[in-house]
Amino acid sequence: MFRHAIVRPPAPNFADGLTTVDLGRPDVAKALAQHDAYCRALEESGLALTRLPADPHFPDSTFVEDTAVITVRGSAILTRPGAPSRSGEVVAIEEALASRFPRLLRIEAPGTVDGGDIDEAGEHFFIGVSRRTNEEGARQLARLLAADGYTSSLYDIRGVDEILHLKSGIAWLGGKTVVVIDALASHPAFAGWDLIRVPRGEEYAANCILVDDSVFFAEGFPLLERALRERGYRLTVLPMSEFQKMDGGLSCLSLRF
Ligand code: CIR
Repeated sequence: MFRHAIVRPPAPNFADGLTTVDLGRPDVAKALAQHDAYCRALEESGLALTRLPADPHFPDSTFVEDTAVITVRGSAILTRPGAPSRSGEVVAIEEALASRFPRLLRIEAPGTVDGGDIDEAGEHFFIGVSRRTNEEGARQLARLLAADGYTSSLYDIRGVDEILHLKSGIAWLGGKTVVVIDALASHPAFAGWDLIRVPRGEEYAANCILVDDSVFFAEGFPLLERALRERGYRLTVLPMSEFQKMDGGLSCLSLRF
């Protein structure tokens, strides 16, 4: 059960952030409204929010997930984001986490890790090695997690062009169930897991998040939405179009613990 989340609204220059997709510039006013709806949904799920102020020094700073990994067992690990323009985002997150997690751990140079590559799945972590998370960072993280009793598997996604982060293509939905895009489904790391395959054309919706008894799910992806409902999941459907334009998904917009 999550109790808290850290969020940060998009800054006025949000549209100047990094992106690999060609969906046009985001409308910042609309992004703010979508962010508000996301925050309301977290609060309606019973989470208390820490709202950091928007920071125009870092146009991507609304994607707070990339700056830390927080485990259900109570460890908090500050990352070293792989994009140089984002490395300074960690300072504000460290301040926000310090009082709650007196023993903050951190990824050290030359390791880099983006939280978007890290998928907690019960006792196990899937760790993506990507354009942002390097092998050194992935190994450091795996060691820190092992000290907490977690197993982990590394998944090199550098050959999978259509996704930025591992969690752009997978999501853990509790138990042994993982939502996965076709391009990632055949990896040996998923042996023994119950995979929900994302219908072609709906890959963006793979980035959904389990918040207590509800799955936060992006609006506009009816096939995967129906498949999840048929499996009995309760969905909270949220508009995400402006974040999608900047390569961001539902998981990226909060640090949940
Ligand atoms: C970036 O390229 O870093 C941002 N525009 C998007 C980050 C999305 N974060 C995530 O998937 N965890």
